[in-house]
Amino acid sequence: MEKENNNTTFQERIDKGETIEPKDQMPERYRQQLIRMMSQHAHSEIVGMLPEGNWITRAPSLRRKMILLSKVQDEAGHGLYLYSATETLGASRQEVIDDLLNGHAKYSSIFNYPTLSWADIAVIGWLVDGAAIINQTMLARSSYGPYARAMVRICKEESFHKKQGYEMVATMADGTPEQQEMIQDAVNRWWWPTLMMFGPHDEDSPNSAELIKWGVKSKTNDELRQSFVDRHVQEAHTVGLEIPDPDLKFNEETGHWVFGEIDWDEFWNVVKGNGPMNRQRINTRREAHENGKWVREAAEEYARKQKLSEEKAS
Ligand code: BYC
Repeated sequence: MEKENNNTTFQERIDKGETIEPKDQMPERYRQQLIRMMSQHAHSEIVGMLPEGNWITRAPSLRRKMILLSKVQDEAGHGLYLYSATETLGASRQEVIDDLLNGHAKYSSIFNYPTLSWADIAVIGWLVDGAAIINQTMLARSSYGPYARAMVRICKEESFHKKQGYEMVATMADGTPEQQEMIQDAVNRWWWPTLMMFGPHDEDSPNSAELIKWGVKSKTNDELRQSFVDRHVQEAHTVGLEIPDPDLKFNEETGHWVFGEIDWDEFWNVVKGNGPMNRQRINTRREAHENGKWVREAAEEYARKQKLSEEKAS
């Protein structure tokens, strides 16, 4: 019994590749780290609906509108799985959401940039969902069961998101000179913020070593960023698009693309709440939450009545 309560045993389970389930013994710090990361991830999915949702009414065709509607709905679903998975760690959904609405919780920096043209929708699908897949395929092997299982389904949906984005990118890159200019402009604006999604360099990442030790992450921020660059530079060149990085060059010896330095001042500025769209994103979420109040109240009332009638019947 004593052994079950000590962290070495927990570490042995992790090292054997066992999955940790909600009722299993776990160090408090492991639980807190997961609540932090999973709730941030859930918020990212929910706030992430806003930049694309902004273009649903302006989609250029019925087909494009149906695809975008479906994609944005998928993101809502991802947020809900992840809030539920976070609740399995004892976190209250109300508190977690309050933290987002009062500006205390983080969510991915990428969603604090504006979507200025339809080409941005194509590039978000290709680059932002492309980055998410690379990160989340790793998280599908995470040591915490509910998180890993949520990731499996999410990754399947993200694959469809990336494919529809790349198909649109390829169509515009092969289109009129105006379409080509629009799509290149969107790539120029989204490339660097997408690289920032993977987080700070490994030496500046306070959480990575612990998350890797506990099998939550199995790759570092820089390793994942490099996989993203290698894959997406190739995809850009295939459709004739340029990557906005004068330092980009292929290293024949390592087989990897070498790329320029990220503007970390910009990254931390956005993370701290001063990006181009931070205030607007949080205000939109607050308004949506307020508008949904009657639905939450009705659901609570329904549950209360159900319980009463069950009690009477028993
Ligand atoms: N933005 O020690 P580090 C989607 C924070 S949505 C903001 O490296 P860690 C989609 C970090 O939280 C899916 N903050 O942290 C939806 C930490 O601060 P705290 C988005 C960032 O946890 C709609 C501090 O910096 N994906 O796909 O080891 C439409 C130091 O960082 C960021 C996820 O949420 C950032 N980019 O690694 C389309 C993935 N980066 O908390 C698509 C899940 C770092 O100590 N999360 N910070 O105060 C993760 O994989 C990891 O948590 C991170 C950071 C790679 C983000």
